[in-house]
Amino acid sequence: MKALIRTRIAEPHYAGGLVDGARVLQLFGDVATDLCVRVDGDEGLFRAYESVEFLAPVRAGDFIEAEGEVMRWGTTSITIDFVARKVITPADGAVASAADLLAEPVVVCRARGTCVVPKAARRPGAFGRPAPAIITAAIVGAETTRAQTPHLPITAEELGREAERCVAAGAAVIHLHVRDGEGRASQDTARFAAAIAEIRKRCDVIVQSSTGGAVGMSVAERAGPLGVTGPGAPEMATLNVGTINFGDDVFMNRAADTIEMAERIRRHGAVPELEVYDAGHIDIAAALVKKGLLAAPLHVQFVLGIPGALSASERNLAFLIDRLPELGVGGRLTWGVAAVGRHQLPMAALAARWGGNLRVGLEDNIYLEKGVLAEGSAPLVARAKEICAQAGRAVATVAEARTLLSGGGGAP
Ligand code: KMH
Ligand code: ZN
Repeated sequence: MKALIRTRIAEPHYAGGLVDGARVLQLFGDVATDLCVRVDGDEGLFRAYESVEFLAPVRAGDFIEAEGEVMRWGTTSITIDFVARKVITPADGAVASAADLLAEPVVVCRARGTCVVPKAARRPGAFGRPAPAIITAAIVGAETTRAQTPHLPITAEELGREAERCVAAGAAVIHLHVRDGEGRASQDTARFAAAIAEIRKRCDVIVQSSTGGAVGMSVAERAGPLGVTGPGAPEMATLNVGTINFGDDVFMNRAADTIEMAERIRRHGAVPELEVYDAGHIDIAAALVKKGLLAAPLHVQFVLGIPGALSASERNLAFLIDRLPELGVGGRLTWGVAAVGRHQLPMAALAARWGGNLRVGLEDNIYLEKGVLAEGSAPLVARAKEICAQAGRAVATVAEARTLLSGGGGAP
C-alpha cells in the first residue's frame, strides 16, 4: 500500500533559495491523507511523527517526489514510512531556464509517522484493512536433500511431526510433497495418503498437495495425490500454469497439461492454488478463467527467485500484484508469495505489509539467517509469524484460513 505525490516546490523561505523543511512535511501530510482515504475512506488525522530526518537541501524550483508506504496496520491507525526525493533541479549556468533531470534521485527527507482513522469515521467501499495472513509451510518439496540439511522430514511420520510443529508455530496450510524410501521425490498416491494420515492424526490443518512434483514427471504421475479421496483427501492442490527454466532443467507445463490438471483437480474437489513463476503466467491464468476452467475465488501463489524464472524483487512483486485484476474475478482472490533462498523472509515481509499471505519452509529455503540452518520449517513459520506481528497483521487460524480461502472476508 503506497501513495506518491510529485510536485514542483516554488517558494523559497531562506537565503539562497532554500525551502523550509515544513514544506516537505506538508507533502508527507498529503501522502498520509491519500493513504487514509485508500484504506478507510476518510482523510484521517496525523497523530505523530516518530522520526524525521532532513538529509539534503531543497531549493525553489526543485521537483520533489514524496512517497509513503504503510509499514504497520494498527486497529485504528496506520504507521507510514515516508521518503521525499529530489528528481529535477534547476541547473547553474548562463541559461536561466536550464534544469537537470537527476540520474539518481536525491533523498531529501525520511520520516515515520502514524495516522488514525477513528472507527466511526471509516466507510465501507474503501480499500480496507487486510485480512489475517495465512502462513503456508512448505515442509519438504521435491528438491531439497538431507545432504543440504539434516532437518528435512522424509518419512510419513516425520512429515506428520513437522506439520504438527508448523501448525503450533502458526501455519494454517501445509504444502505437501512426499519422498520414496530412498528420499527421492514421489507423487505416489499411497505415500500421500500415509503422510496425510500422519498429519491429520496430529493436527487440524489445510493440506495442499503438490501436483507439480519434480521436473520430468508426467501429468498422470503428478496427479498421484488426487487419488487420495474421502476423509483423507487434500483440501487444496497446486496448479502450475506455465513452463519455466528451472536451474539447468525445464519445468514443463504445456497448455494442454495444465488444462488436464485443472480438470483433474476440479473432479477431485480440491481447491486449486495457481503457481505463478513468471509474468506471462498471469496471462495464462486469465485465459483459463475466461474459458471457465478456473473460477473465483482464486488463490495465487507468486513463486519468485527460481533460477530461470522471475526474480524475487519488490518491483516484480508489485508488478504482479498490480496485474491481479486482469484475472477478472474482482476482489475474489487471495495471493501469497513463496520466494527462494535468501529472498524467502524479505518477500514474506513484503507480503505481510501489502496484505498478502506468506509461504515459508525447507522446500524453498533451508536457512533461518545467513549461515544458520533452520531446524525444520517450524522455526521459519515462527519467524513468519513475527514478521506478521511487526506489520500489525493477525495470523489466520486454520478455521479463518478455510473461510478466507473459500472467498469469505478476504481483502478486496
Ligand atoms: N518441484 C517443482 C518442480 C508445486 O509443488 O506445485 C514444482 C513444485 C510446484 O514444487
Ligand atoms: Zn512444491
